[in-house]
Amino acid sequence: MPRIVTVAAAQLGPIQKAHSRRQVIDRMIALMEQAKAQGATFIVYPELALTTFFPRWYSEDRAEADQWFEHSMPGPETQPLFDKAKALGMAMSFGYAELTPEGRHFNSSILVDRGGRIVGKYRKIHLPGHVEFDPERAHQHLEKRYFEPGDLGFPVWEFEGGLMGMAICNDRRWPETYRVMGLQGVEMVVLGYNTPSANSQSKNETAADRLFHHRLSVQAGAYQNSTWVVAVAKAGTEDGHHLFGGTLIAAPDGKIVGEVQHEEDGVLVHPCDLDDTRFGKATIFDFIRHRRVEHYGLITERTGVGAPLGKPEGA
Ligand code: CDT
Repeated sequence: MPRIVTVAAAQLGPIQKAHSRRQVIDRMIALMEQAKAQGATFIVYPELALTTFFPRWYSEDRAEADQWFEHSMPGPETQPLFDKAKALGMAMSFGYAELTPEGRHFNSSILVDRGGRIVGKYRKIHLPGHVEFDPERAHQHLEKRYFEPGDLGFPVWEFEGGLMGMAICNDRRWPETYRVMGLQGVEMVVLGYNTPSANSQSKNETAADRLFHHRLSVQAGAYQNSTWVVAVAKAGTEDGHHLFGGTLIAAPDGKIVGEVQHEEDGVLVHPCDLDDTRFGKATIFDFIRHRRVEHYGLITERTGVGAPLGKPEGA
């Protein structure tokens, strides 16, 4: 018996600074209705789905930056999305900026079951960018200013009949992200992203190069851990800053089974058979038989070349 999860990768087009949460939620609900009409039971939206990609904007005023954060989930503005998901019997995942009651800031995503209950939370671990305004860069990427690194690890959850994991944007470039979930038997990883099509530190890297690196990372993560990966973009030009699209679904053999070719709102629906993960997990990536952990110590002991053994600075 196949174990099918019919997933909708729900790409969002650009969200401008001036757009309200209400406008965005309306767009997300419209995508959910399209996903439902195409037979999906699980919809995945991008990183920081509710707002523009605000880490490109420098602010010295924390209170001003906090306008982009959610103080509760669901909150008054997101409740209609939860209500619609419950009414349609649709499981979902989306990213948002989380402000905790203790005043901590995370770049987070959640898993919500078909009854509208939050059953899983992930907080982005690999935060890219920098803390202070950098005049050398073509554009700013201030995630290290606005968020602290996630503190929840890379758990997997029993969800929609399989083992589900989450990651966020830059996490997809790091093999450790997938492997830690792979070691828990993950069968589907869902992740959202906002990726500028220009490298702020190199004029030589083209948008095509960046799309190549995106596909390379996602396909490798899927193949090397024999898992489905659903990667969902926020795309298009936000207040003059372009984000590439490339929303895709990668199968456990690493092949792309569907990819979005535009930069607007739209859904990519695919019936993913979780049993397709079994062959790779039982053969070339049967970790128990083939991994050689006695040679992997440096991976957790050393952060980078030249760094002392031990915990990374600031950990
Ligand atoms: N949002 C996010 O993580 N974006 C990064 C851009 C890296 S360039 C500083 C990404 O990995 O796509």
